[in-house]
Amino acid sequence: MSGWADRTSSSRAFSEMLPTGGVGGAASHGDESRLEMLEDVIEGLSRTPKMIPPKYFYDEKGSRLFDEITRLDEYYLTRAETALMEEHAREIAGEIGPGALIIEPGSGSSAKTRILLDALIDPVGYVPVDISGAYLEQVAAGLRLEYPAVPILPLAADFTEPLDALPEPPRPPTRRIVYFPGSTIGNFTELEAERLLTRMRRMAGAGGGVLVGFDLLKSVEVLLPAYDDAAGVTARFNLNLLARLNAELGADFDLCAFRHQAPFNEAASRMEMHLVSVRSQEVRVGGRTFAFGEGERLVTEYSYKYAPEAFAALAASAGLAARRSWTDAGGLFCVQLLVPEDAAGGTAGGVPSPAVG
Ligand code: AVJ
Repeated sequence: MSGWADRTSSSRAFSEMLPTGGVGGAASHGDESRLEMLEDVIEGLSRTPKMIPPKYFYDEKGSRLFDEITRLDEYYLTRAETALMEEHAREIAGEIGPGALIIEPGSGSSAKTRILLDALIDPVGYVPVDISGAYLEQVAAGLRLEYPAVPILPLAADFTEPLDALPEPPRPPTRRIVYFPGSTIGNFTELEAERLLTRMRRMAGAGGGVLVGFDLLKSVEVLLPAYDDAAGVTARFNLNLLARLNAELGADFDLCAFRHQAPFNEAASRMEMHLVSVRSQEVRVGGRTFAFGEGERLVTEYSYKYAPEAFAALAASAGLAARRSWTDAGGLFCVQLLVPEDAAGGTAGGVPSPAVG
């Protein structure tokens, strides 16, 4: 797909299609994001195959369902990354060095960040960036109590869009580290990921770094159940997207007429989440009608799986070199510290970069 971050048309054009009177006189932030969502959804449903960006999974119910997913036996990702961080935090912190500013796009509950903050030497601040301003403030308040010595500088923003200026920490940082855990990078196509990593490289600046967590390529025996659990939580998570579009955009998806399916696309090295139309039907959203054939798929998520070398190659396309690479004891998940390419090789004499893997 050509990139959800590349929208060029104005969201204003869709204001009259909103169910409850549109933007009216005083457009709140909520109206603004609803317009953007409507525009994204109409654009996505106009494609072949039809798609909805996965960032819209995470309304309140969706966030709760995702939390539930992370506790499922089948869903290894969160447990593996947490174990990895606990096992290697000291080494990661040592590699980052003292006096760093940590910036986390899409911070959510900042769960893994706490492991990092516990191990870091004298960080000058933590900038959680999240689309949900209210939730962000709540998490920031908790972090201030837990880490009284670390300035917590929240930024309410959608990290898939260009960010305004970052908050300034009280002390100048020795370096900026962009922390992007949780295999969120896996939601992006390689071209989108390259662009996002490029922006993170610029955010980190010269002498900075990008610490990114991604899921490792593994057998379908492990992958398939992780995205289609026996209790059906992932299916509910997937279908909740349609419930959200009905509630917030006045769409009329029949939730009984779509079925969750999560195949592994081997050629693209990614898990995919689909909602399959069980019959031919029409769906209305924003004054438009979209026809689904029987068996037609709505793609709701890509979740890319990388070998360590493959991810390092992707990072290289964004001008980043893998300085260090860590995996959990189970070999399921990987965290890499990426640095701007010119800073990677050490001395001018050409000391080779450490092996990745
Ligand atoms: C939050 C993007 C890492 O891709 O595994 C969980 C989301 N989708 N179950 C993932 C998800 C289905 C998850 N990420």
